[in-house]
Amino acid sequence: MYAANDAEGSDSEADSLFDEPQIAMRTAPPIPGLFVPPIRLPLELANDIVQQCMSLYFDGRDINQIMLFGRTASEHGENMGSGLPTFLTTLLHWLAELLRDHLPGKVHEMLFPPKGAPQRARQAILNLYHPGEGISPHVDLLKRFDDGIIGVSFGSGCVMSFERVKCQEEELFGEAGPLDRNHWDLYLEERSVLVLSEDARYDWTHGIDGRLQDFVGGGIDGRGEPDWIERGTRLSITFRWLLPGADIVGGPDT
Ligand SMILES: O=C(O)CCC(=O)C(=O)O
Repeated sequence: MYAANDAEGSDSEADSLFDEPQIAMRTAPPIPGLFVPPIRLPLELANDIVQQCMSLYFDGRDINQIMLFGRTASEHGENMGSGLPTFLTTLLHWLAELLRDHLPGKVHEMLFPPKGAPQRARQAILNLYHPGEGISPHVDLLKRFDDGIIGVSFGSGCVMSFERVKCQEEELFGEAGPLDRNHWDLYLEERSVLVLSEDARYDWTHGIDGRLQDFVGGGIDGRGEPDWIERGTRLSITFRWLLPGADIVGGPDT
């Protein structure tokens, strides 16, 4: 994977022995524009999507990332996209319904444009992570992707870390950081859905440490006794809008 990092088993064990691990939350941290609603994709649908992704793209091939492209097709009423495989347009329909009551109307409309909205190019990126693998902290390319990103986790949960970009700049220039928190760890459950918009998309990096297990707060809200959760193989599907003129494949693609 272009930006993935691998955990060496011994290093991560050493880390967990000597470092005080951060306890990951189970609900969205207070980053404007970040949404992780308490919804899950149905198990049967998720299993079907994983099976299709594995057999179409990953099984028997030494790759862990696939990029697919589609366009919204407003003239046909169905505005999820043509060009993407059917299982991804089905997934988009499910996401539009599941997210409807959990996002501000403006954000929902940005992710799922209504009939008659101008045609747009959408990218779906499929990432496959084996236990111990992650992805380096990054902000999705500003010149390539627009606002409004949806991420879906399949097969396993993992902790996603968020770091304020301004904080990294302040570290570089030696200025004092702001008083509020600059780093949050969030446990993404399998079949959960994450939305990045506004500040969460532009002013915070997101990344996944290459770990074999995650230290996560207990209970539904993550305030209970924390526990270690083993990572399994995780597939993520991320939908992003390509900026006008950026719908040409090639170049780095974070
Ligand atoms: O696996 C994920 O959930 C994150 C993927 C991601 O950030 C990316 O592909 O840029």
